Amino acid sequence: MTSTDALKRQEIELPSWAFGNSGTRFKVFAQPGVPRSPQEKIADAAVVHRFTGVAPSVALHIPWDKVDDYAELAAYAKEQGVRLGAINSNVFQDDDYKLGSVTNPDPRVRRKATDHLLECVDIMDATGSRDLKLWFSDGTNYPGQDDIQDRQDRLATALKEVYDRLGDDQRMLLEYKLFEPAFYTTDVPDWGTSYAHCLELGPKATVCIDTGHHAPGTNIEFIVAFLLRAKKLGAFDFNSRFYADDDLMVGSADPFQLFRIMSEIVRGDALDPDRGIAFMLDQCHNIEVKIPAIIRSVMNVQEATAKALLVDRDALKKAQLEGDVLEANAVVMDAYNTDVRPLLAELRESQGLDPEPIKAYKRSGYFEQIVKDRADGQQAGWGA
Ligand code: LRH
Ligand code: MN
Ligand code: MN
Repeated sequence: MTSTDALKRQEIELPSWAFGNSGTRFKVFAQPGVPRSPQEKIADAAVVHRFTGVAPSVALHIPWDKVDDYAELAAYAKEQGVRLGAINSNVFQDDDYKLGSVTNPDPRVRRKATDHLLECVDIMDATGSRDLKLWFSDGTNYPGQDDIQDRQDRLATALKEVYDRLGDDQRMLLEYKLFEPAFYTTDVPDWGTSYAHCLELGPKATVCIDTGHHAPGTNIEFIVAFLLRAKKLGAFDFNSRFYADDDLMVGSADPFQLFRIMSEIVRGDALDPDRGIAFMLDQCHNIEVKIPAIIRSVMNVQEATAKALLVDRDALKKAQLEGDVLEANAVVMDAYNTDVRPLLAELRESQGLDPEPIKAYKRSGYFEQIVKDRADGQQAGWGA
């Protein structure tokens, strides 16, 4: 497959929650025109797909995107030209979860949390979604607060129950996060913990790498390489960070890191949607306008991918085998330093798209329309 074909086939999944209002613990700055319902989030996601051509699916977060009829929601998405993607569970926004969800010392709370995860699989059955994405805020704040080993046992028990409920074509993605909201221990703090649980569970359980969930300086592309080799990489949650879990636009803080990640993907021949790795965004646009910010993020992933595809693999292998350190590094940097924007503009034109998606979106009048149409009513999103 040529690089152009690979770029044409690339798919990036959008998070429904990125279209709604969000903020920090200090303030949510409300924006005009934000979606008031899951349907309106899907409609906005479909607009991003219309202008970029590479974002055909949208991930839901339950219960933020709760509806009575999920099959109907899937049909609505289809009408809009997209499909429903991963179902994200939410076991972190209830008073019951103060001391944890599936690792809570209270069996009643563990049951409630596990039941929610099972309900998410029911929703996947209705939407036709392949992936259940699990992120647990579970952990402790103080030494002695709870038994770390017991909590691992409780986690394994809940995961196994949910794993056993998965259909033949369904998967579980286990996301890890170094800290926050727990500050002393986190029950799934790193890729190794996630990997070990996934290994124990079986082939339908794989790791989700959220790029914002690591200690500063972590070599994420190493994790990608390791998991790819072990066939345990299931998905990415892409975003950028300067400090902690900043959830900024992917490729904005460290485009070189994004390129290095995508280079490992290309090296592992894992870019094609058929390979089963989901490339999702997990971002919150607190101060920037939502839809153009998501278009920008999609374009940033495309640019990093196009550069990764430009790496001269034969020249790189030759330099590596000859121990030519400088040449090997030069081959990689040549690709990174190439301006791929004209190539991507051409690609878009060849697909009947506008070469400049953000400008085209701004000209389209969609924003003015949603500001008018959605002037009344409550925005949907975090906690909605
Ligand atoms: C956790 C997290 C997780 C999602 C999202 C809303 O920090 O990134 O991936 O569920 O927040
Ligand atoms: Mn995430
Ligand atoms: Mn996060």
